[in-house]
Amino acid sequence: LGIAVYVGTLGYLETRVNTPFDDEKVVQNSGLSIPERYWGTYRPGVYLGLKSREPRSPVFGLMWYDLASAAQKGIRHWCDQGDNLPTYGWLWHDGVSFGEQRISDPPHNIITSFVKTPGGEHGGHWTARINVTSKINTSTPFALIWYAALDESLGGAALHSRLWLDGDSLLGHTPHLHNFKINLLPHSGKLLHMSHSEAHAPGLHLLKEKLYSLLREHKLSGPHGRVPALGQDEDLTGQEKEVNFVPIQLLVQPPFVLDVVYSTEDLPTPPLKGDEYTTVLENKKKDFDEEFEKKFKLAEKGYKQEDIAIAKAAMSNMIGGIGYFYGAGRVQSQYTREPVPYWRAPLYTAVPSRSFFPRGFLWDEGFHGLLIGRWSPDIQMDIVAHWLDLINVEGWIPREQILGSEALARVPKEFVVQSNAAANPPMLLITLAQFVNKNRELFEPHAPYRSMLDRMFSRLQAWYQWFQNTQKGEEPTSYRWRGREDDGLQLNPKTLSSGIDDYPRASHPSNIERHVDLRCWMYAAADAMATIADVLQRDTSKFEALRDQLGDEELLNELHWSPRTQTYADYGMHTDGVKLVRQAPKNPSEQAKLVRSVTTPPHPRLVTSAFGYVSLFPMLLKVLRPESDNLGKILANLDNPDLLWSPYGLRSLSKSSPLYMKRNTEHDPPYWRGQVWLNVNYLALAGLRHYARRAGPHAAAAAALHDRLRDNLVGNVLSEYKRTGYLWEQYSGEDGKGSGCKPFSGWTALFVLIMEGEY
Ligand code: 6A9
Repeated sequence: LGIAVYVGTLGYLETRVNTPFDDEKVVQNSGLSIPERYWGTYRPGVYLGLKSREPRSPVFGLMWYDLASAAQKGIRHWCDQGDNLPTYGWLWHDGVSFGEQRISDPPHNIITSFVKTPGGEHGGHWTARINVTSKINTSTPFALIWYAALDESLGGAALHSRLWLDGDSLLGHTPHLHNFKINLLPHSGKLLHMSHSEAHAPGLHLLKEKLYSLLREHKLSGPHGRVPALGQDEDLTGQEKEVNFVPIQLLVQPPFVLDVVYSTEDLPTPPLKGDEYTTVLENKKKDFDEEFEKKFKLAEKGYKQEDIAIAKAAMSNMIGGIGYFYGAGRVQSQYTREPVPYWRAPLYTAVPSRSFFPRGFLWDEGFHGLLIGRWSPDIQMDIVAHWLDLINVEGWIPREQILGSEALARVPKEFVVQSNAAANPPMLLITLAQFVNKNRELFEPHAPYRSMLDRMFSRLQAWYQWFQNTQKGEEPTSYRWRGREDDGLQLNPKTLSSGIDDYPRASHPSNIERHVDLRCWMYAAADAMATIADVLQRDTSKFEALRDQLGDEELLNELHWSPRTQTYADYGMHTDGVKLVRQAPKNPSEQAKLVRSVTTPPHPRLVTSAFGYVSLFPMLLKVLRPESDNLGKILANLDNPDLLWSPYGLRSLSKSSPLYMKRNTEHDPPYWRGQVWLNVNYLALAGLRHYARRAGPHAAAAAALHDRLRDNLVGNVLSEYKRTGYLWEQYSGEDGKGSGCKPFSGWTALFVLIMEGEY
């Protein structure tokens, strides 16, 4: 019936991709009605930035430069790998009331912290502190810039907001905040010069560029001579533009401590500053330390203090990396001639990486939730609620969320548009079900999260059903990731929707393909739906029926088991006879480019040569029964160093696989073709633990593998952090070195749970 109803006019189909799911939103309270999470460091893409959880919140932030090296290094603002900072990141952050971050920018060290003072009707006060020290003794000034800016790209409330200067104070008014004031109070050290500007920036993504244009030469009395100072905005004079950017620059001589004090007019309690701030911050850090130990018990388990400090930093970066985004992504369906805007929506979410991808990713968030849910159920539920409100009437959730001008500015054009044919593993659902199951008391009738979970249910069901309707394979109970495209250039066409992008699949995408990882994800999704339905006292039978069908090992083996190699594998049009070759240019002005050449034609078969993460899924997602023979075979393969086992964790692809560490195109280095990824290693540990605790012929082997794998992973992540100052996106399976982007405190931060040993 569903299909018949929906096959209407083309126009109707066209508008489905950006029509919201038709039910009440899960998020019912936000903004000022959740005062404790109103203000935060919700701009993870800048080194220090604050805003409120209001779609049109003004934004505040820090920039700095060293006058001795400004010509080479420029101004620091966005987290940028190109800045080559030896380390930066939150060492403490509770997601609610405070945080402290260390930034190393040699020869300077910058400690940034903030503490909130809740109260009143308009969000309360907050204070941020910036403490700059230098390792060398120099008299060269150091510039600290604090700014406020309004985002006009959204119109609406921002148009009723104002920013202006009054003496050395920055004042503002918005419909939600009413009147507020920012005072910059030097707490200690020598202030050489202060300057400011009321300016107009063409957008939040161009604040630094605007700032450069405001710098003028200024003659300072004394030994410093000419220094840069903020001056008038020439663009404003005589034009109709409004002030939307107010930067204040302090030239200081480190060591220097600055208190940035934001106060709201309606709260009589004085804002924090000076020594009182120091005391409150120290107490908050102490409370955090106690809470962290209470939750994860790392000291009790015998870990060293220096390693526990790294675990705290990892957790703090996950929580401190949470952002609040607002805007409309761009989406496309087969019925839309060109990309169309999604609806404008807020997203409260953690991000995989503050430097490289400071925005939300669907399956990443499922992994983030494993850790966030342990720290704060409130934050975790709020994040899931926001994500589920992004589901459209078809039951689709876009994989990558690029909301607002700041987020958009960081994405190359070709990655912006999201297709409604593309899935992404339903980890968010699986993590939610686990959370619900472990915290049933929060979800019983009349318990705090019961009604929220009730509102979530129709959306979860729609999402689940969307997978069933759109990602099915041709054979009964088989599944196929959509969105693989053969452009003749890639050694093996990517499967971005699967989350493991260039992991080798059938060489020639076709409709006969079936993907074993997706089938296992569907098993876990059905199981998750059954759990949630059970807690909500709803009908669980159809979820259980599918779970049991997908859990039928004979069926699974028929579709995916290779008796020859004794491994699980994808199936499709496949040949191993492919290589990249230089193609002679068609005309002399063109360069020779690399293309794929097929030396043996493909035929329908299991893709057994690609042994790796995909082959492990029946164990990773606990599809196999504890007594399964095939489980025994997976475990036996697991600790073979010629295949996946390395002293740093499990490699994504076997050393013996033909595409091991092979480039996919001229411009595309290997990514999921051998490197060690923490998220899948986490699933492996959880799977091993599961089988270790179930009586059966493989329990002892699983337990032993679990412990060795855990030690390898924890040892390497910690030692790489000590060596490089960062958590990494992935680690080399050859020498353990961090690779990909940094800092990556998304799923890599799961090593905290791995240290703890709870999954
Ligand atoms: C590229 C380049 C400055 C790729 O962690 C997010 C995702 C994962 O979901 C996925 O499993 N990462 C993994 O294979 C990163 C994706 C980044 C895509 C955007 C833009 C930025 O240039």
